[in-house]
Amino acid sequence: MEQIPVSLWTLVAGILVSAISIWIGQHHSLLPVQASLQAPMVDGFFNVMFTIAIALFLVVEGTIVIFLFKYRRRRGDNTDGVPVEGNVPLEIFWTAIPTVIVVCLGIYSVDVFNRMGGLEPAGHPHGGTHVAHMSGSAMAATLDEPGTAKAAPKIGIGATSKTQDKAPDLVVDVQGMQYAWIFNYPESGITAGELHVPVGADVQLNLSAQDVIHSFWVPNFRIKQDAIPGIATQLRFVATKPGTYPVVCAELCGGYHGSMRSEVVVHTPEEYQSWLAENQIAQKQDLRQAIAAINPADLSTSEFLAPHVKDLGVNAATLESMVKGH
Ligand SMILES: [Cu+2]
Repeated sequence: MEQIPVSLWTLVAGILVSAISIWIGQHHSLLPVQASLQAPMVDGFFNVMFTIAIALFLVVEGTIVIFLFKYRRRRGDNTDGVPVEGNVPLEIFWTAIPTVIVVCLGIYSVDVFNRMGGLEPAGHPHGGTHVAHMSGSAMAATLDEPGTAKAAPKIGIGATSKTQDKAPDLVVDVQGMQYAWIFNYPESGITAGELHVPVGADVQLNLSAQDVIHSFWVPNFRIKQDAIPGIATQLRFVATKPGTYPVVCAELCGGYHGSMRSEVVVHTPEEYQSWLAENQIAQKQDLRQAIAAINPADLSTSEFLAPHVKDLGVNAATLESMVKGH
């Protein structure tokens, strides 16, 4: 042990820590299934950050454990420890390394955000330059009625450099309200409580909010955007995997925020066409009013909880006794 120089031990430890960190960074299962074109980019970034975090954890915790053993108090040793005043090169070293890491991660994250469509290219038909050419009435409509904004919004995830000259395949207006998401398909006139999209289609969501700030989050797509009263925002994505994925409101928006959930159903193109056909026929009743009529804010606590009681495995009698017990 005495013969092996410290630098060699450090080298071996560095190789081990790197190998373990890279392996865990690539093989963890912390993230849900990827279902959009953007998802692999976000996950690539997450995996790099997670790899660095694992390496830091191993180095810091490993050093603590090694030092606990190596420099432990020996039997009969009652002398003071070595007085350490500081070490300038060491301090420069451990300031410089995190600085470089953070700057690199910052550049990488902006690049990912840009490739996702977060920094919509200038001069794009939906971009800011277009707004200046709009007629006064259209401008007024945008300002007065965010829910029915005619101009495409530009805050959020929009066109990328590849899609900037191309109109989206499908546009859906999404309105957040306490405590539901309403999906409006302006082309077909369909209103729905879940989002239905065909796989592989370039989808544009125009987000608005009726009352307070909500946040439209689809974990499987790795995209999230606030829906803000009075300010139009957007999300543009391509779903890559048919299936049903959760839509979560990610902004605390009131008492029943936790129940503000919906689903996005990614169909095969054929399934999507039949969903479209079915709903265009069935859409005589105004769903918006139907949903407003069962707005949870207007329900009593037990009325609101009734559908959830079944999921909890509690029967009505138990619930009743629990309520009375208080
Ligand atoms: Cu909400």
